[in-house]
Amino acid sequence: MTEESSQTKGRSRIKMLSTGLLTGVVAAMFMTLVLLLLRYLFGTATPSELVGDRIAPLLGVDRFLELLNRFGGYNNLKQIGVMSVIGGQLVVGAIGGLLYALVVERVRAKQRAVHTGHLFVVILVALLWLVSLILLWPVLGTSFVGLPPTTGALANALGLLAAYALYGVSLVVLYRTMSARAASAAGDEQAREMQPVARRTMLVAGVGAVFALAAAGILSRLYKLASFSYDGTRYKGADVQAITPNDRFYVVTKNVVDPDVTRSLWRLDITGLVERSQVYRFEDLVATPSVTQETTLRCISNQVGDGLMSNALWKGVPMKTLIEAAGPKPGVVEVRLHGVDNYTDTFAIEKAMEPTTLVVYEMNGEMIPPRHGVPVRVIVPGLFGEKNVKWVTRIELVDHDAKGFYEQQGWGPNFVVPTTARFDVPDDKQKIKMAVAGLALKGVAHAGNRGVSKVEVSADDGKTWSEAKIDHAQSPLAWILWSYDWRPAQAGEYKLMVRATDGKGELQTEKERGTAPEGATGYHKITAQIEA
Ligand SMILES: Nc1nc2c(c(=O)[nH]1)N[C@H]1C(S)=C(S)[C@@H](COP(=O)(O)O)O[C@H]1N2
Ligand SMILES: [Mo]
Repeated sequence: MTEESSQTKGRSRIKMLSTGLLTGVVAAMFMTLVLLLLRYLFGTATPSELVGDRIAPLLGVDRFLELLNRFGGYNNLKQIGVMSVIGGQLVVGAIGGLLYALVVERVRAKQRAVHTGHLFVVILVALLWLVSLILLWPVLGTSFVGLPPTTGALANALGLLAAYALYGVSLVVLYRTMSARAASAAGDEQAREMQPVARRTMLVAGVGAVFALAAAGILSRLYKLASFSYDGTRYKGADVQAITPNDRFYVVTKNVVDPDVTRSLWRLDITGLVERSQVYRFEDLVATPSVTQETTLRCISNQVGDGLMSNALWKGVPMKTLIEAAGPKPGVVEVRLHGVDNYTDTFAIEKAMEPTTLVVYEMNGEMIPPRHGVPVRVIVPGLFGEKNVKWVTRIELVDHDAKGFYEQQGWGPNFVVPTTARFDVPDDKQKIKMAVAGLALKGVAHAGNRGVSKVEVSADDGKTWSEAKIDHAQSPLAWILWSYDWRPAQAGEYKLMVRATDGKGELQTEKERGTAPEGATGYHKITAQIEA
């Protein structure tokens, strides 16, 4: 081999590899666009969402909280997750393009390039699809328009196949466009074809840019729908009412973009260890005898004194009615609830059979808003918010201790909400003019499903306690509002504390503990500056 020809070979090898890379990236860009379009139009789950849901429960609470800390909160973590997976798609796409180039060029001489190339692409697409299905299997049932899990899984599997297949097809087409030169007759092609090759590269890169722009456009539309703007909404402060207005109710969600369920697609299955599985349409559920019940929800991540807690009137069907209609078999230990977002959570069958555990479709007299679980969610008084599964689509009776999304992460195992009380007025460190008529301290207290029997306030760092007035006590499943007419004797700084006693006469614990793994406890403490 002459030195010159080996140089030419080296150059064409580099050209071939860069062609493979470029076409791979552009084809992957197209695939990303297709995945986002399917998500936007049909509510199928993107790999970004599925990978996040697959990984999150495996993280472990400590790891999870550390990541939240490092990246500045759940919203940032979600965004980083989404972008990393999209980045990953482009990398895998690029590698696919590289391998394709290698395969095609290796067999080109033998005139089998076309067939071998096609075969390679089919195998590549099939492999990527199978690996995706296997890795994402546990979360594949997600459907953001509310299809039941089995149909949802089918829709997602087909969506992925379509996107991957389009990646394969565009890889072949783009690569052929780029390397048409090589197929032309040999000769002084270099001189003749340099121009067209550069132009073709420009063309393919341009197509890639168009795909990228279109994908960015859909991403920004999804971004507007995303939960970033409202996840972590709190309800607290001077204007707290007994019943939280729907649009101010606290929000916690694992999702980047929450489901927006189409009622006619949605079904509720009662399944698992039952004599006869039941399937309810929305109309069927509404036609079942219902109850209305005031119940407060509180997130396990709520710090003492914080506002991840709200109260509403919920209307729906006791879960007991639905389970009895299905006929539970002997040996049932727990119910496992599935949301359309593939969120799962569990509680004991005994809890499910309590008459206050509901499957609800109205919140404060309205359809449940999308972010709070339209069309149907579960209300399970006395247990932390996470057990109150939103967008519920399946109630499964199981014979073992199954673990839900956050429990797998390491929260719990006790999810009974501890008794808590907080100040809404005044704010911590607020400066207050000493008024003649005294100062109204106020706040809320909550003891799960045990009711609140007493609230006490201390203005001397816990040395003495005085009983507050309970202003709203409509339901033992809900918080109460309390107020206390405080008449400080003189100006100065006061250390205020509040504590509640539950309906069983048990005083809330003074012991301070953080949110993980079983929810925060301790007294809410603030200071008030009284100015003469
Ligand atoms: N399907 C589904 N249900 C869910 C969640 C979720 O991410 N998906 N989050 C849970 C958590 S952690 C809490 S605290 C409550 C919050 O309910 P809210 O947003 O209606 O206040 O919903 C629970 N139910
Ligand atoms: Mo929560």
